[in-house]
Amino acid sequence: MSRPWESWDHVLKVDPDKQLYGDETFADVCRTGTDAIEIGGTFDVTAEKMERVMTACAEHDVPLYQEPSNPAVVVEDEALDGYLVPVVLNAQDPFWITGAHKEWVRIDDDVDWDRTTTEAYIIMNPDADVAELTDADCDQSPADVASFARTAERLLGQEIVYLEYSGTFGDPEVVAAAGEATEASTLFYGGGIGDYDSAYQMGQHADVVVVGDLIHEAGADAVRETVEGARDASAEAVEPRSE
Ligand code: 1GP
Repeated sequence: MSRPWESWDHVLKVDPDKQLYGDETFADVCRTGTDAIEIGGTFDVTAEKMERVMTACAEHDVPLYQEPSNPAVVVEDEALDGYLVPVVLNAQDPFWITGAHKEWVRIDDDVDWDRTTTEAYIIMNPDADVAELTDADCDQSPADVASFARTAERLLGQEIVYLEYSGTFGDPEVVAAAGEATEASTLFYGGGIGDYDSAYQMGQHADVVVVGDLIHEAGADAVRETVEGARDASAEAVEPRSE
């Protein structure tokens, strides 16, 4: 499988359980300039809600990925560019490390392996829904996070390492440590990105800035600013971070 995320700066994550902002449509959502849309949420996501968003976004020219939160919500759809499946490295409930994945493979004998990639999550906001769900141990120092990131890349061969602060702006020192620890893996950062500056700041350490709630709470124009911040940080890097 090719690795399109290696050229991304920005991902927009749409939660199928949340409303769009004001009277915005999925056409607005798809015109933010983001490199890809990930469809996924933690609680109250159903296959029907996933499909509704997928069908609406598929009419527009933007790469589309599903991020399934459990085996029951995986939707097979030719409109998808692929599946990005979380593996939570610091989950204390092993169901979220390999258990859910094993169940998926058990009930689905037709997994689209060529379009399926894992994301090695390190969850850092203890108040996030996903931290609650997975019983994540978020008490991690920058050195711990760097070690998780290196474990993901070197031992587990993960193409994507995802530093997840969902709902809150993270510690740049931690993001920098993860950035320095990874070479071949693409580092995603997500959490609390709300404007150009916050996207620019995290984009200096991470390869890809993920924006979620902003699309639901402030709309497409606000997300467009974060795309610009992430792009500028990437363009202004003196040399590619992975070299
Ligand atoms: C959530 O990392 C994403 O999975 C983005 O987080 O909703 O805080 O932007 P926010």
